[in-house]
Amino acid sequence: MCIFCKIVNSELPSNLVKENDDFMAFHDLNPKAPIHILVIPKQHVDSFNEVTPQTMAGMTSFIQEIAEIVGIKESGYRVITNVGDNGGQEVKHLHWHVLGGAKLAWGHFADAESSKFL
Ligand code: DGP
Repeated sequence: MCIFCKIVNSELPSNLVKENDDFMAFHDLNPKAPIHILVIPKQHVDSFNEVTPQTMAGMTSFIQEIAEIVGIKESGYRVITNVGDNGGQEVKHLHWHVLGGAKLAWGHFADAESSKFL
């Protein structure tokens, strides 16, 4: 069972923001912004490659709610899902990073060679 499924099943702790029947939002263990929330579907989906439009619809409104709850709806925020190796996905359970609380930098290449495209 993956680590996010263990969080869903309460086999691992998390700093919960909110949950409903289908989704869960909790603070990232290794925050990359003053506010860094992870939003996941409770049912295991490997990545964005496999997500259904139905799950996406639910995720969208849930993420909007989370942004309001954590107080970044008006100041602005970023929503990211990393997909696969090049996308930097470490946990193979679909999750959305909701980042805010400060002005965020932009630019995502991991090495100097790729940064020539910036
Ligand atoms: P990604 O690289 O997109 O797969 O992001 C995985 C994120 O998950 C990363 O920012 C750290 C976070 N993370 C990993 N393990 C745990 C955990 O056990 N609890 C919490 N809250 N976050 C975790």
